[in-house]
Amino acid sequence: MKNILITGGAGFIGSHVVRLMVKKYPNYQIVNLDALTYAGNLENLTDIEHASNYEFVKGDITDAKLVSRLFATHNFDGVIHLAAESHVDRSISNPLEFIQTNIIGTVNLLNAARMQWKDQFEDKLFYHISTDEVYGSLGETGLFTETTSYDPRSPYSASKASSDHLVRAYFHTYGLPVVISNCSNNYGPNQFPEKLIPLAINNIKNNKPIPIYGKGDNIRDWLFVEDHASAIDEIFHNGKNGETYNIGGLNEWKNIDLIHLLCKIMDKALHRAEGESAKLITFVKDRAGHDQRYAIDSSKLMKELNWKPSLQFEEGLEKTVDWYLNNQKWMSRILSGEYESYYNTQYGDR
Ligand code: NAD
Ligand code: TDX
Repeated sequence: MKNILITGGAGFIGSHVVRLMVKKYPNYQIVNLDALTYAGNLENLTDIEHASNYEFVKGDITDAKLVSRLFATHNFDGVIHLAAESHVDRSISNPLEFIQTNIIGTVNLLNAARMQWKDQFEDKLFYHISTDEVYGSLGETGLFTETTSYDPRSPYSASKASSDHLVRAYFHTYGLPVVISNCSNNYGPNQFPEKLIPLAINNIKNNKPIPIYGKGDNIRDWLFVEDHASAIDEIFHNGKNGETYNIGGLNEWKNIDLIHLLCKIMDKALHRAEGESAKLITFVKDRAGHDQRYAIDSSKLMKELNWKPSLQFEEGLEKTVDWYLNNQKWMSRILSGEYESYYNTQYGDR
């Protein structure tokens, strides 16, 4: 029996982690703490919402009192911390929310864990989920490893880097048992359509321009979200105290090449003539401070914990397209919310 707190479990990656944990470990009690910001969506979890080992708590991690009360009432053994403001473009227009949730929120959780566990750390773990963006931007060659120096360049990545440093500081200063993982770009079902792949799927479906920043030559390393969730499961159970693990798909794509592949898959799925969707590609003003290339070396995780990604990219993209086309209600409820004003502000003047 274990009591596990998962933060941000109503979001994209968090919902896949919650589902995996609730289904795979019926003897664990899983509490999902989520503020339900624009990115949080309980519809991501309808299939497990009535499971007897699952509880949802609506709450904000920037509220220190709420967080410490939750620890006091639930006596957690472990934390998997995913709650965050996660979109780079939003961090450029509104950095402060990123500082509040990603930095202050993380410190509130660290403090609550420390107070609750006192110095009785046996079988306890604070697992912090982070990003490869903390390492900065790569040139044409090389990969980020666990020892690459931090060099964040956006308010988002700077706030995540700061939270990583604080988690390590609690390990060194107070002996809090911690693990950190830094993952590359995720894609898959339930991703909010502000991110490149679901935004493009939605625009192609609706015959709207696909906005490509700059020349489309920036490179990202893409991983299917369920593969990230399986890595998180592995690291949570078998990762070593104080260690960092990089997670990546060995799957680098130039944005423009990825979009051409996606257009091909969409043509087929929508029974359009080949080349039809690609006509929607539109080059727009670049993102400020746009990182050129991310690529992750996950050999430590592969060797030490025997993890590997399960899906080839094209197969993962086809699965993702299928999911979005078969879940139009999920998408239309999002499109009817604050998304429209976000979209118009973000893309209106590009
Ligand atoms: P997301 O934006 O889809 O979900 C974030 C969730 O956190 C939402 O449910 C939201 O309601 C919740 N949340 C936000 N602020 C909160 C607050 N103050 N209190 C409580 N809950 C709050 O994000 P995601 O893409 O699923 O990312 C999850 C985590 O994984 C983040 O920490 C992110 O930095 C990290 N990560 C994401 C990626 C990626 O490609 N998406 C890659 C590597 C790491
Ligand atoms: O409309 C767009 N056009 C475009 O060309 C959008 C939204 C993005 N892009 C580009 C920017 C990036 O080079 O596509 C690439 C991917 O962009 P995003 O989906 O916004 O992801 P990215 O900025 O790379 O960050 C993601 O991966 C790391 C997640 O959002 C982060 O939370 C994660 O930490």
